[in-house]
Amino acid sequence: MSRDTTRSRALLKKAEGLMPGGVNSPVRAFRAVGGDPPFIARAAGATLFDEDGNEYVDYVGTWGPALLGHAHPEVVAAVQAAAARGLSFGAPTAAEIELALAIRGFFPSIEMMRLVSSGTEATMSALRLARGATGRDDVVKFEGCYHGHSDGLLVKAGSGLATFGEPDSAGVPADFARHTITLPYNDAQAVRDLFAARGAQIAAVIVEPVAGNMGTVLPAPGFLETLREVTQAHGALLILDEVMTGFRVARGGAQQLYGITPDLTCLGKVVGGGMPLAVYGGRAEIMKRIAPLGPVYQAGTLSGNPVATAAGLATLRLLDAPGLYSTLDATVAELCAGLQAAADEAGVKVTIPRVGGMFTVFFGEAPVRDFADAQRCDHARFGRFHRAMLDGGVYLPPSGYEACFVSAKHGRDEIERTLAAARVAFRA
Ligand code: KE4
Repeated sequence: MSRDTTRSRALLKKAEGLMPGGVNSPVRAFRAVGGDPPFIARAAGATLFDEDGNEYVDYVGTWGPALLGHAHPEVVAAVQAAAARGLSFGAPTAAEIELALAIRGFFPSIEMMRLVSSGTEATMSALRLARGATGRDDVVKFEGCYHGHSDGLLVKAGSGLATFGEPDSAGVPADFARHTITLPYNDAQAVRDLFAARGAQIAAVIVEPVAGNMGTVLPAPGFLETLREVTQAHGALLILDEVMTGFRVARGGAQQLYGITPDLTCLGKVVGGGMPLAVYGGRAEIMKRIAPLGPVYQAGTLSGNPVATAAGLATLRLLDAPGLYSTLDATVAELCAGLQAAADEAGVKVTIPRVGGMFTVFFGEAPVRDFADAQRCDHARFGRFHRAMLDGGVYLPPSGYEACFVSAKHGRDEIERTLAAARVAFRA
């Protein structure tokens, strides 16, 4: 299908003179897959509409938030009503109490919390709190996991993996990175060895309980349990970064799905329904270290603002619609089975891990257990697949290291259109 991209290309030219890459977040520039990004004019349900009048079945879902589908009438109405009462007060409101109660209903481990404006802010604050609460400086993350762009988390493995981290981005002083230790995801033995050697210096382990930023990678049996056990044994905190998995892989996130109780949890994306809202929280005795009660400082002009809070509250209230999660599971299962069949028919080797409402098409046949496995997949081929799917009216995340997100509005028609495009794209 030859898509008209005239307006989007003209807009990109203008945007590139104003914002780096013409975008406000790097992945949106399509550099990993080639071609130019469509400029989106509006979205509704499972569909995106671009400035040239093209329509796409959307699997980015604004990177996770659009679990209910875009522009859900009840969420839009709640936002409009809240906005008409004032956009932000910088003062406490009753709605923040209602949202916090609703969040605790989904995540009982979050006894006390703070509402913030982005996932980056949530994980940055959670790590500062862990360091403040334990008096220790070192934190552990896993290769291929992304927790936002705060300095200490933009770190790749140092040589020999379990040594000090090295900056992953220009502008991060080596000193900021060296307290971040990086290990291979799913390597429980490496975690045990690290804690045996230096457990007393470790403030926290932060992990994506289902990884979504190296593509979708499931926790190996026993991996999360090991993290829980060794952090407990050494007085370190376990932080589950559920910014992506929260409300996405199950109603109560990965901690419900895998039965893990963390010390702290970070939420984002779905919790704000598409508005700037994220959360960090957990055991009350830890959260009480946060100002104004305790010595760990964290603040924000727009934290918990009424409009984002209204969007979040309306969203969470709709998540308990009967059958929402079972239908989502069934849709993703049918879609992934169809994609696998289309690839098999075309003789293309793919592996398609999925959990709840998220999945990834990796080009390769070996199972993907960690970042090294993900890197061994054929990302050039993913780029060609992405472009062919876009021409076929299907909007996939523009990187093989991302997850696809399905919404409650992806139905029979969306599945059929996606599989029809995939049959052509796999043959391309
Ligand atoms: P934000 O600061 O982008 O709201 O959240 C950071 C973050 C934290 N933790 C996890 C597990 C995340 O996936 C993210 C953000 N995810 C990316 C998508 N891979 C956001 C998209 C983007 O960077 O443009």
